[in-house]
Amino acid sequence: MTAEVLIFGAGAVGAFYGSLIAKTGTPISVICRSNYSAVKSAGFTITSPQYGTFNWSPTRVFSSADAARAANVHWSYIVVTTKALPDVSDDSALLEGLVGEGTAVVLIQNGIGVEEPYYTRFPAAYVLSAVTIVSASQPAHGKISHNRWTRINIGPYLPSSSSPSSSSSSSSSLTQREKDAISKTDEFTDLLISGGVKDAQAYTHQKLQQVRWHKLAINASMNPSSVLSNGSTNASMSLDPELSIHLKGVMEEILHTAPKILGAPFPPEFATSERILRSTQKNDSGSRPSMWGDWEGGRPMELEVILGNPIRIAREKGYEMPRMQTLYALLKMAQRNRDTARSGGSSKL
Ligand SMILES: NC(=O)c1ccc[n+]([C@@H]2O[C@H](COP(=O)([O-])OP(=O)(O)OC[C@H]3O[C@@H](n4cnc5c(N)ncnc54)[C@H](OP(=O)(O)O)[C@@H]3O)[C@@H](O)[C@H]2O)c1
Ligand SMILES: *[C@@H]1O[C@H](CO)[C@@H](O)[C@H](O)[C@H]1NC(C)=O
Ligand SMILES: *[C@@H]1O[C@H](CO)[C@@H](O)[C@H](O)[C@H]1NC(C)=O
Ligand SMILES: *[C@@H]1O[C@H](CO)[C@@H](O)[C@H](O)[C@H]1NC(C)=O
Ligand SMILES: *[C@@H]1O[C@H](CO)[C@@H](O)[C@H](O)[C@H]1NC(C)=O
Ligand SMILES: CC(=O)N[C@H]1CO[C@H](CO)[C@@H](O)[C@@H]1O
Repeated sequence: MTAEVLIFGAGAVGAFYGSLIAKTGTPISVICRSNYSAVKSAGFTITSPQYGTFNWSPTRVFSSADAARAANVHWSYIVVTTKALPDVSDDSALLEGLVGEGTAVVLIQNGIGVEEPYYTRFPAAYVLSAVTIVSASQPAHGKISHNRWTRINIGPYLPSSSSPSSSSSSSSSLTQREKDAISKTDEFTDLLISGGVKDAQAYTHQKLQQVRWHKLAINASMNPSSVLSNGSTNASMSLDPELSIHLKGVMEEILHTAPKILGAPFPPEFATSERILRSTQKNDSGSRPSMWGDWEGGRPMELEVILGNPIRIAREKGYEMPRMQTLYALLKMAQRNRDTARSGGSSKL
């Protein structure tokens, strides 16, 4: 049986990976929103230094989850590539009726705690958690610009597994369901590799969560600090004597707390805060974190998955991350003030 894949939120990341999996001949359908009419009539055009310029017309283009439900397809994979904004909407609710028996929900999103709403809502489905370092954007309707990097790591989300760190090769203590989740992870990874994503790699639950927290050290330090310093570039922040101390402080806070939460030290090959800082200092490309773009564009920032959830998860275990807490409190209020000013001063918050 051919896998049917549905991409929910076909923006930069969703359309990029969807267009590559499509090269395997697998039918790929998409749910769009603001860019629906452009994609419906002309598909996507992807430009990439690695894959060249090509057009991709998805098998089906839906304007909403309701429209997708009406099509009555059994989806093998539903790939979620919306921005993770749990304070704005619970996107898992929109997938009711689309997630069937044995469907794997693949979350390609940033941040911490993105899996839980799907895992809780769909006990009969599999949840796969993916982290990517791709750099992609959608400068115009249906036009996807891939800038660099493709790497994506995927792991089964098995928070209550008796042996979360075991790999597929030493899986004797796993339940059948957990083994199936691991097979689904391997299958999806193979689809990506067959589509040309050579550095797609399957990880265990434990290692994938380690990757999420490690990546958080970069996002949670650079992104909020750029917004609060009015759009500083990564390089300028990491070269400033005081700001670089601050960035390192935030990274250290996360890199020290995460191993206590996850119950294992980071693998030795994961970069230290010094190494991250040094490579940022050398990279004077003038680039800014995407959170700055969201702030400037008046869009909601991924504050909860980058700051709020990690703070709360740590706090439940008895750990405080005070630098993170300060960034969170300040940015949340800044966002509220921005939105209140825009809506004419009558915020209900
Ligand atoms: N871009 C990157 O280079 C990059 C790299 C690493 C990780 N990430 C992460 O990947 C995730 C996706 O980022 P992205 O850059 O691809 O964002 P994006 O370009 O904004 O794509 C998200 C898409 O989802 C659509 N959408 C949101 N809610 C929807 C709904 N209810 N129904 C239908 N469509 C909906 C949006 O439509 P609208 O246009 O209407 O909003 C948009 O097209 C984020 O968690 C991000 O942090 C991105
Ligand atoms: C700047 O930092 C953000 C991390 O939040 C990242 O998304 C972006 O790729 C970085 N740019 C460079 C050139 O390192
Ligand atoms: C932030 O920077 C912009 C230029 O990028 C400038 O126009 C604006 O006045 C600055 N805002 C503050 C509060 O400094
Ligand atoms: C710095 O930028 C160069 C070229 O844009 C890229 O190859 C390199 O991976 C970047 N390094 C980091 C740490 O962002
Ligand atoms: C987080 O950082 C990565 C690079 O490390 C970048 O690709 C991603 O877009 C960043 N996320 C946000 C929300 O800025
Ligand atoms: C999510 C996304 O990238 N939407 C884009 C749709 O197209 C308009 C302009 O054509 C862009 O401004 C949006 O950013």
